[in-house]
Amino acid sequence: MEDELFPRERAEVAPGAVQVVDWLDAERQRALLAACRDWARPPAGLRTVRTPGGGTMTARQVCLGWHWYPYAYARTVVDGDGSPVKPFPDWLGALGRRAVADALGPDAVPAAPYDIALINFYDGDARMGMHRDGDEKTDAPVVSLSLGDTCVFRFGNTGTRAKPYTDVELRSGDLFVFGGPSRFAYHGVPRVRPGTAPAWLGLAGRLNITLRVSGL
Ligand SMILES: O=C(O)CCC(=O)C(=O)O
Repeated sequence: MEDELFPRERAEVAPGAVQVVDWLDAERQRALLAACRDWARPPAGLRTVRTPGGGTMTARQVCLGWHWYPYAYARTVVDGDGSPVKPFPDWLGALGRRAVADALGPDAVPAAPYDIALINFYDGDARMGMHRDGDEKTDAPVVSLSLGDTCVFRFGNTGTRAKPYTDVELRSGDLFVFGGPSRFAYHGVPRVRPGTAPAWLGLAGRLNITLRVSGL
């Protein structure tokens, strides 16, 4: 929205957790969306994630580089069609490193390359409960890119799923990076606002791309 009274600004939500608004321009968003559409196709495409307790995640997911399933990584879709996970492209790793440099500064860019992308698709009333990203073997910052509908992103603390937490609005093109003392903070998506994606993008729903370093 360009007609807001107060322009949105970059924000440090917690130490080491930074939102950079409008980080992706329209051209980059369109290119990422086209790539996500390709990655979402089978084999090893978009799938519903089943949790050990018998539940299902409402956001559907596709992985690159390493396949995440609750709660480990594999090279094949062990909880789906069994196919090899799609490769993690170099250009996406370069984007991740640039994101960390812009959000946290050049010293925060990890020595090891980004090698995992988890791409979450939210439609209908999909959401994501509070959790920590703890299956990687490094503490390299997590990079999160948003496309499509606006969501409420809840960023909490490292000790508990409960308060204190901060709710921020992530819109299409926003970047959120969390590293350092916030790397293992609980976070989640309690709400997506349907119909808020920019019309020029051509996406109904929300995509989130998180980039991580596996250390595997
Ligand atoms: O969709 C988001 O913004 C958050 C995704 C997330 O927390 C995750 O993939 O672990």
